Amino acid sequence: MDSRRKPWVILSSLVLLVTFLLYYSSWTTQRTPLKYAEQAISKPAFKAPKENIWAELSEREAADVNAFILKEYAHLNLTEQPKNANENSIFFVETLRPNKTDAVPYLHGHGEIPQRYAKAAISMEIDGLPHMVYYMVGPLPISSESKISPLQYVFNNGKNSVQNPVSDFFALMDYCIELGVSISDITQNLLGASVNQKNPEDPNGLMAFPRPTPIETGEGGLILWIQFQRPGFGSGGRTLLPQGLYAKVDASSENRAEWKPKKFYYNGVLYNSEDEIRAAMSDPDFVRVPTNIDGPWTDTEDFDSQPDGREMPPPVSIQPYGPRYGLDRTQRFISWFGFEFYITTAQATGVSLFDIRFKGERVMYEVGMQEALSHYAGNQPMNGGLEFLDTFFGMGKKSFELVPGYDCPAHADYLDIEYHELNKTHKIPNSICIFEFTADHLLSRHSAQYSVTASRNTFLTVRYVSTVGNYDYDFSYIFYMDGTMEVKVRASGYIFAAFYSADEKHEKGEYGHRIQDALESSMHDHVINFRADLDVAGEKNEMVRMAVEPVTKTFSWDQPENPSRNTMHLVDYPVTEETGLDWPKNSREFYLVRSTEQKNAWGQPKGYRITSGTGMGNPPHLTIVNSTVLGESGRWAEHDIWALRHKDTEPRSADPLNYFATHEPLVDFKKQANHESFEDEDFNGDMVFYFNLGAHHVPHSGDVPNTLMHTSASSVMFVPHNFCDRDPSRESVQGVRLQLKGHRSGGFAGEEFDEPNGDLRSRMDRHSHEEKKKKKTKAHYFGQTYEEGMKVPLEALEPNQAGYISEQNFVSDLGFNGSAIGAWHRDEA
Ligand SMILES: *[C@@H]1O[C@H](CO)[C@@H](O)[C@H](O)[C@H]1NC(C)=O
Ligand SMILES: *[C@@H]1O[C@H](CO)[C@@H](O)[C@H](O)[C@H]1NC(C)=O
Ligand SMILES: *[C@@H]1O[C@H](CO)[C@@H](O)[C@H](O)[C@H]1NC(C)=O
Ligand SMILES: *[C@@H]1O[C@H](CO)[C@@H](O)[C@H](O)[C@H]1NC(C)=O
Ligand SMILES: *[C@@H]1O[C@H](CO)[C@@H](O)[C@H](O)[C@H]1NC(C)=O
Ligand SMILES: [Cu+2]
Repeated sequence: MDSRRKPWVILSSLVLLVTFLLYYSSWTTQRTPLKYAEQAISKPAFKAPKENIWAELSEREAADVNAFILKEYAHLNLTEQPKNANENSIFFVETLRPNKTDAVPYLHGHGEIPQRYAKAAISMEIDGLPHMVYYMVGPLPISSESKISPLQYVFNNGKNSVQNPVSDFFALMDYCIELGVSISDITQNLLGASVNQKNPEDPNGLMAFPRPTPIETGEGGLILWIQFQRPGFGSGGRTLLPQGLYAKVDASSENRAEWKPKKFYYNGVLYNSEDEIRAAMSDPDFVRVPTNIDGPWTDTEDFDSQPDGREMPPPVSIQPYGPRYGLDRTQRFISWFGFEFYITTAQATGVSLFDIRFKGERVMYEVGMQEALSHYAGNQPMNGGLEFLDTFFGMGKKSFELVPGYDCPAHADYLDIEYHELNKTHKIPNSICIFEFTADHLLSRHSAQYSVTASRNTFLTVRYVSTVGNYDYDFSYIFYMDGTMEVKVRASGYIFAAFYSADEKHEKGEYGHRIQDALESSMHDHVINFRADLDVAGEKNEMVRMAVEPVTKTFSWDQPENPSRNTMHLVDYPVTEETGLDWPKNSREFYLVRSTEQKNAWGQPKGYRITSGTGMGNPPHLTIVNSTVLGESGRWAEHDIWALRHKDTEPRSADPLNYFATHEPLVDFKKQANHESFEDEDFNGDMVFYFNLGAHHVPHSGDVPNTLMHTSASSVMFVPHNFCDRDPSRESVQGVRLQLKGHRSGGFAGEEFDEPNGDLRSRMDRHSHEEKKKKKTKAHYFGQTYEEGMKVPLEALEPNQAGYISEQNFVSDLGFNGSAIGAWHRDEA
């Protein structure tokens, strides 16, 4: 444990030095940490105690794995620039995280470091049809012992591949354009615009996009609804610009010439062919409805308004003495006031944390996002069948450089996210931030007769933002000084709105609210699944629902006045088998995860409570029952919390390819949460939990132009419950006790003490006795305070955005290219 010593202990020497150690950034793309030249405190180089065994493959490792596959699988003619899904390619390589059973002996004993493996997704033809196939490659580094084998043990449908129904992505996109052009007369007449074949991005033209949720045909066919939208200039608000015309296309055939629009839908009427809608349009009674035209109403900014106050900048957080956490950039390890953990990333699931300890004790082996579902409802073919499983588009891949001073305070530290796709390494600079922040409210306070004491609530946040098409998800892992951990998701960006027809005779308001001339806010559920592998004071854990219940009791001391008394008490309900739980009504149950071996000083099992945290109400689960489009691929969304046995063969609740095999997914969560007992002899006591965040999102006029992060927020907290012997934040918090004068007045007087003399309460008091005598109110500080005014550099208040590195963001169009089923390049020739 020695190497895990708190690095800030040495700060108590109060030697304020400028040293080059603060300039330790060896990564050229890294923003240099903020330096207040005069005040910076020297720190020793901070080192993780162990290697980050979950780290994403380095560029070198990825190149070696790619080269190895290219050599071993030369017969596949793997290419770096596939033009369609029938050309074989290594789509991505990433770390195959070690089994926990191999990791724990290394982390918590003297076990060997687990062997390192890679996971590879190879796009290849099987029996003439394109598939995405997962392989396990290793051990690493590549040696004569390394081999490539089908990766199957992490899936539970007996397969390691999914058929890719989109064999020719470009043909599909071209078809959409050609279809649009071929019905230009219809679109001009109804929508006042047409698809521009020469410039599909024509700002005044129309775009024709397939609904990303294909229609299951049972034979691996591909039937799609295509929607016409205006492109949306400026901020890209395409999802606010549906035009109300839809075409249903059967693209199942290998032969593109056979693809045909089967139906058209406009203003509540289904037409069986182009000619049928043309004929209807020539009827004088045919009703044309207004469409959505872009304008200032979709702008994400208002640069011009000047209400009182806007001429002044708002308050901001500053950190003149540097961070109080230790950050090992190489191992991506953080230590902060007793918390220690490793950070890692993956192209599909973003940022995960591993081996979280508090004050040297184990709390969680892993916490990380698994899948983010949004499921819409509506009365027209687009939103009526719309559903997204966002890891399909890659939530780590779709993270982006954070805006300093805005996404994160000016004093934050940044890390990059890297992923390896199509034989190349991609780096998303400064896409994870780490910072301490002092809340606007205290962690604790108390006014006694002779004193007022106030303890600041300073917490640590690890944050990243993933922009999946129209939506931005802000993920935060937050640590508090008492050992509490919070996982919080907020969303912003453009809603996926639905066409509103003033004419159509459907029940208005059934699926959303009207928010523009021809726009309806489409109701949808967001359910974002996380895995939390709790190891509360070790792996042997149990879960109880500790209920607070009303009861009628008889007490001897109540006699004879009260024969019985209506009161309440605690009742433990052990969770005895794998199951899904919902948040209890009236918060009447505590979901406790407790060690079955370790007790605190009072004989209480060490525990953590899982509770819904801060945000808009309790985090939700999916409203839709047995979703038609989701099939078996989102069963984790059916309850709020799941308790399962830990198994090396069940490291995830989902897989990105589930989106394309919804009824027979690679990972069927129901087969994992299958009621196995926690009481059997053969169970080793290691439990794993899944929980959901998200929102029942019923956007309203205030979601235009963008959804707001305070209304979209939800969180789950892990709060110590008898984990320590006393509140452990007392030794970490920074605050002040003001000693007051007065005469005993009764009440909760507390103790009067004039001059602290070697008393614990004053040990951090830096003022001399003489000085203090002069003061009327005696302030005794715990933790360091600011001692003098200082000049704060502009960078600390308003970071210079010239340091922003990224030049362009490749926003997903929520289509298939670049998703989990592959990426394709047009032949330039
Ligand atoms: C690879 O290319 C060779 C030579 O063009 C060809 O004979 C072979 O069929 C190809 N293999 C595959 C799997 O495409
Ligand atoms: C993959 O990249 C390496 C260099 O990084 C290159 O030598 C090799 O030709 C590439 N191969 C393919 C098939 O993309
Ligand atoms: C994890 O354990 C399984 C057996 O349960 C084994 O097949 C697999 O190779 C192990 N994975 C790694 C990365 O070592
Ligand atoms: C959902 O599916 C389950 C299992 O097939 C079935 O028991 C249940 O009745 C279904 N519920 C609805 C509302 O479709
Ligand atoms: C398809 O995706 C790849 C990788 O994401 C990208 O390089 C390529 O430009 C995309 N092609 C099109 C036409 O969008
Ligand atoms: Cu939403």
